[in-house]
Amino acid sequence: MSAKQDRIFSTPQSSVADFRFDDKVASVFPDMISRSVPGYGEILHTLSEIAQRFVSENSNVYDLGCSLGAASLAMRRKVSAQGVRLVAIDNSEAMIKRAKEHLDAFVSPVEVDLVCADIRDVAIERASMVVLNFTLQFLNPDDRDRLIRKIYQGMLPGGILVVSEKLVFPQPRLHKLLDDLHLDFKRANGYSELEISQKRTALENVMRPDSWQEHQARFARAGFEESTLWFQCYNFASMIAIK
Ligand code: GEK
Repeated sequence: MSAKQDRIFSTPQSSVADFRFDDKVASVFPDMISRSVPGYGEILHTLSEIAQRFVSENSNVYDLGCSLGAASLAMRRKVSAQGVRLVAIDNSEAMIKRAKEHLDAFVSPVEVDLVCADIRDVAIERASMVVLNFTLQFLNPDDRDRLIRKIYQGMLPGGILVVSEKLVFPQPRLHKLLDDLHLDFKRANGYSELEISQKRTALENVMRPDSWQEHQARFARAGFEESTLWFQCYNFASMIAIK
């Protein structure tokens, strides 16, 4: 993966525009996400482990909001079942273009369909595993229930949904502590105060995280009887729900 360093917010901007997954972001994305999201590498590793256990013969696997395809690559590494189709979807053309190069760099018997589309418009069918790795938080909150319900309906019995997200916490002191610890994580990874504050402003209208309680209630409303948090580092978490 590209090692180009993320310096997008390093110089003062007179007015900070809303964050977009454009070419500038796509070109530094691996560096940006690994320096911003605690546990990102561990989550990818565990997606491989889950894929090995859950992806079944003649089923589909979905990576929704795939960016450069890191989750697809992780899942594909451990899929041994025959007749599997992996569908990776993102609505950023810049991301999809680069994702193709990343996926083509590795040989695998599992084919990946890279689709440039809005995940709200794509059909989910015969899915044994569906991944939303830090994508749901970018959807309009009013659309989230519909998407999770559509995923549930398109999943095979025994299939697994993995949703990784930034979380908010209903208790103000806990929320502040976990947010502060995350900011320290970013400082320790070399982000300046200016970069941190300008990125925060850029994301304000674009990324609206939910609490674990909201996620759990949404899984239940969609039909999932079993869901749990399996990973948390500060205010970043990954959840699973089984059909
Ligand atoms: C990873 N999963 O590396 N339809 C399709 N794509 C969307 C939509 C939408 N409605 N909204 C946002 N996206 C990746 C990281 S990044 C997370 C995912 C982050 C896409 C958007 O274009 C971007 O590529 C991705 O979701 C979110 O495992 O940057 O924090």
